[in-house]
Order: sequence, then C-alpha cells, then structure tokens
Amino acid sequence: KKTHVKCYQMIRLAISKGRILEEVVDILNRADVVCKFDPLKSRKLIIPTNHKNIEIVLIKATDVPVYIDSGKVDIGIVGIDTLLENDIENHFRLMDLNIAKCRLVVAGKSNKKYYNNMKVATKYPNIAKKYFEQIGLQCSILKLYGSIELAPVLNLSDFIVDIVDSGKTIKENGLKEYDIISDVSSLLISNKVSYKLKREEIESFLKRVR
Ligand code: PRT
Ligand code: MG
Repeated sequence: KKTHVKCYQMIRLAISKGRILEEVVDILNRADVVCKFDPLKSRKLIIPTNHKNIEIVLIKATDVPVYIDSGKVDIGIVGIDTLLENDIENHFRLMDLNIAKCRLVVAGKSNKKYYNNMKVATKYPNIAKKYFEQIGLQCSILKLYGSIELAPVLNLSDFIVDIVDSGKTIKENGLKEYDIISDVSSLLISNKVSYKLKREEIESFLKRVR
C-alpha cells in the first residue's frame, strides 16, 4: 500500500513595518497564525510561524510591490496608496482587509486656488501628477520623503498630496483639505505565478483570515 506524504509549499507573506504591521498582527493571531518571534520587537526580517509553510517577511511599505512583482514573496499586505503609486503588473488583489484606513488628499493653506504650474509637494509623485492632469492642470511636483505637511507651511509648495487619517496633522499645521483623490485601506495581494502554483496554500490562508 502506498503512503501519501503531503508536501506543502512554503508561502511567504510580506507585511510592511509601521501601522499596517500593528493591525495585521491582530488579524494573524485571530487566524491562528502565530509568529515565532514578536514582529513588533524582534529585529528579524524573516519570521517563521506556527504553520511550517507560512513565513512572514517584514518589508518597508514602499518596497512591498518590488518583492511581490519579482515573486520573491508570494503574498503581501499593502496600502492602496502604495499600489497606485507604483502600479505593479504582476499581482492579483485577493482581499480588502479594511485596515490602516485613511485617504489620499490634496491639502494646502486656506483660501488658496489651484493654478497652472503650481508647486505640489508629495511622497506620491505619480499619483499627484496623474490627478492634476485629469483635472486639466499642469503642476511641478516636488518629491519629499516625510513631514510633507511642512512644505506649504513654509511656502516650499502651494499644495501637498498626502495621507490624512484623523485630520489632526493638517489641522494643527493650519492646513485645509481641498480634494479627496482616493480612499485608502490595505489589501492582500498575490504574485500571479505564486497564486497559480500555490493556490491551495494561499486559499487556505485566505480562509483563515476571513
Ligand atoms: O512613515 P514611515 O516612512 O516610517 O513609514 P511608511 O510611511 O512606509 O509606513 P506607515 O506605517 O507610515 O504607512 C504605511 C501605510 O499606512 C500607508 O501606505 C497607508 O496606506 C497607511 N496609513 C493609514 C497611513 C496613515 N493611516 C497615516 N495617518 N499612512 C500615513 N499616515 C500619516 C500621514 O502621512 C500623515 O503625516 O499620518 C499623518 C496623518 O495622520 P492624521 O491622523 O493626523 O490625519
Ligand atoms: Mg508614514
């Protein structure tokens, strides 16, 4: 009589450090996927779990698309903002996790008007350029890496395109929201080839999370 030894394929799950990770750890625990090292405290970048075939990889939010696109990581959790900015080809959107919710907005000092060739500071140059093109405005984009809200306050730019959650940051810096570009939450995405080759494992992970 033949004995079948089931051979599970490893799936790697990319999670970005920061606020997404904090919320995902809860979701994973509820789904009985328990990290062998606390990802909020450990310095390890690859963390095994209680499931032999599930490994967590900690990646900077903006780098998650690169790892998914290349297939080095099979599935990942990433904000819609990051996906819009990087428009990667090689992925499926599997599930909206409804976490790390916020919105991408245009903000600036009050009583300002949009005008042609105005300066827009942002961490999201592609999204900003596309948005203003769609409403028929040229603008000069200034790419910044943090505390974007400072730019209009010091007149480095006329407007910013940035993430707003509670609205506290823009309010405390005397700024106002002008337009909403997109609502944002975090999605579970998969590399296309991984999804085909490891469908069973990925689907069973999805079921747990649901
Ligand atoms: O900030 P850092 O460079 O260290 O890391 P990161 O930006 O790569 O990660 P993180 O954790 O800041 O953001 C990861 C993802 O979380 C983003 O891509 C969004 O999808 C999502 N998210 C949800 C947010 C926020 N909420 C948020 N409030 N990302 C950033 N913010 C910042 C925002 O930039 C602004 O400065 O919080 C500030 C506004 O918050 P309020 O509550 O004052 O409006
Ligand atoms: Mg941030």
